[in-house]
Amino acid sequence: MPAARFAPGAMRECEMAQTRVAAASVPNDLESFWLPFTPNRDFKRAPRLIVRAKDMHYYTAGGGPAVLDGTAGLWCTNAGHNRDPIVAAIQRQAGELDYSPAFQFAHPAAFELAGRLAALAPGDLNRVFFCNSGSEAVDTALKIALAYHYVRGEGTRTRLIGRERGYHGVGFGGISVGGIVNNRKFFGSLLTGVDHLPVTYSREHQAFTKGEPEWGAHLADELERLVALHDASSIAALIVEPMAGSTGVLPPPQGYLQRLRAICDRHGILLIFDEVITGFGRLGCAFAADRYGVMPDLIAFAKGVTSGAVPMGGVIASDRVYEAFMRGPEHVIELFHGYTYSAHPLACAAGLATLDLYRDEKLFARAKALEPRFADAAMTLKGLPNVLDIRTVGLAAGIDLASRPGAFGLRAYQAMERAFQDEALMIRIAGDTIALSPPLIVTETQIDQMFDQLVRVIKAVA
Ligand code: PXG
Repeated sequence: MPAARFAPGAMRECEMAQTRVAAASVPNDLESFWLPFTPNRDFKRAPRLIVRAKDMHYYTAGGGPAVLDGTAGLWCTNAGHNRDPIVAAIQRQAGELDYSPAFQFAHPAAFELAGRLAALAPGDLNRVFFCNSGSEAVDTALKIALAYHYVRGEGTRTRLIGRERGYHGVGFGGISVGGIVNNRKFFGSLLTGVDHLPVTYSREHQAFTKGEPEWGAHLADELERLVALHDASSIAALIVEPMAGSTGVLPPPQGYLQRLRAICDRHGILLIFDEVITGFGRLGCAFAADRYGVMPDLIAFAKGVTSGAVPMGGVIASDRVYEAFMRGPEHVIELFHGYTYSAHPLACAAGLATLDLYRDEKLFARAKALEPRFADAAMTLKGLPNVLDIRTVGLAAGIDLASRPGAFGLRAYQAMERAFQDEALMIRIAGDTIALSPPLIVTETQIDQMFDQLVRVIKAVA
């Protein structure tokens, strides 16, 4: 009954709710949130809480120094944080159209963003399917590839090929074609009919190389071996990251991607580039496909499309792939796939504002221009204790550290803690590899600063 709303107990509830809002930036109960890809118990003992960000910096709950973002969040805030035009676009869109269904209905910004992405992507990659993350983008690309062959009467092409040390997100499709044991071993039998090419990295042949190593193009020929083993008529698609990002920045050997393309063409295999990390300027071009002059049939994208401000992912398909579906009765759905939040209005608004920023500030060209400076700065770490290799490409660097005896991953984990606590620098780690991938707005001074800070960090964990 209405009077109960004013009962003392109810008032206390209300006051407590207000207190909760006021204290929202400093939670006192960390138990409920199960953090992803994080050692939860250790984190909750000494949490790293971020409450605000602007441009190249994060700000922490404790009011300490601004933290330099050496990683563009998780490789996503390519235009920098909380950029005014992106914030304004999201706010405008939220006030106008919060949501509209993407099945059987659509809103204008979805078409506008798809058109902008088609114009940005090379060649005839003109058809954009939207989803909400890189994992969904990968699974969407794999499903499009399988269905493409099916609708063309080649339904025997069901095998998918990935690569060792590939990261393609955490959906069942992505972990099946992915090549990271910890992402696979806990999760049962995964997809059947999947093979993997060998990893292209060999420390022996390429340690301390800037850019694409000379050694390794021949590893593409392993695809011919798989074709000989299974027959091309059973293989649907090959998926690779042009540059493997999350397993430690592994640039492709010179000529390797071109060779993969040629073998795929020879055997009618679709080539999927997972550009979730390499898209939107990380390698100094809109897409890695541009940098390497290799046209895939499908590009999976996410992250940088909205500079991380709203979740979004998608697949850009060639006209040929799209057209293959556009047959049969016109009232019948051509591809039985999609998500409630495909082409979400807030994501589309953020995407459009982000693409404007990339264009107006020429951020992809900026990344290209900064690449030599970034590579030189990264190589200054050579010779420090435990540094086994350094790789650079575009605005990305991977630094391998020697593992502590019997404790794989501990040294880099300690480096991440030290960087954050002692240097106010955010770095990313994978095993005992440190990865740096700053927003593309990073300055030369900030590049020098982050590697100077890393020198101290690496010495501290020696
Ligand atoms: N493909 C690639 C190439 C990726 O790098 C995904 C797919 C999956 O995206 P979502 O949006 O589902 O996470 C990714 C994600 C790291 C790191 O530190 C890398 C990613 C995500 C989080 C951390 O290297 N990549």
